[in-house]
Amino acid sequence: MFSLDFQNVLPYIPFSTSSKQNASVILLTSYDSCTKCEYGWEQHGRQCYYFSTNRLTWSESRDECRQKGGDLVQIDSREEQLKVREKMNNDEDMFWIGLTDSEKEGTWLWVDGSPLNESLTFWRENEPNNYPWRDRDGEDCVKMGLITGAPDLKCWFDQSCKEAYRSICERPAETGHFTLQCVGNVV
Ligand SMILES: [Ca+2]
Ligand SMILES: [Ca+2]
Repeated sequence: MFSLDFQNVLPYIPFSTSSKQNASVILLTSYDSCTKCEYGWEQHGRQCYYFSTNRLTWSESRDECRQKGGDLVQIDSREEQLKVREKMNNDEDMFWIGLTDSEKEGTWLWVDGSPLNESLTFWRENEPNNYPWRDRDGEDCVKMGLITGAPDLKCWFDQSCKEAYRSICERPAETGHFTLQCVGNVV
């Protein structure tokens, strides 16, 4: 049994073949869409999202995402912010995202090391403020939430990384595969 990439296989392999000269029979035993997400992940476009129900610190949340083969979510477009934001139905829904300024105060980096695009931010009014009241180290990690009154998708807050929230993980969707099974012997 072996697997071949869907796009490579489709033009060449009919759904079922057999030949009198060649006793090998190829059966198409499974078929899936071009991209897919593992159980428990939600697909939007070519990305998969996991909305963790565990309330953990930012670092613990990131570890959980990485153990699952992803990382904390990185918001690269308004559409992505909208999709993720749709998961929040009330103000108790607050999620860590993969944005931090823990290396250098005020320099916001995504978990892949890329800088925050300042023309694509969704900070709530008066955020980020690095507020030192609950944590003397300030606020270096970003959560999404408190949607009530958040205009135009603006629901990002900087927050103490030590606080515990749910989180959103992201990973690319996997390319679907045909599974081909060879039956019989080549004569
Ligand atoms: Ca900060
Ligand atoms: Ca803040």
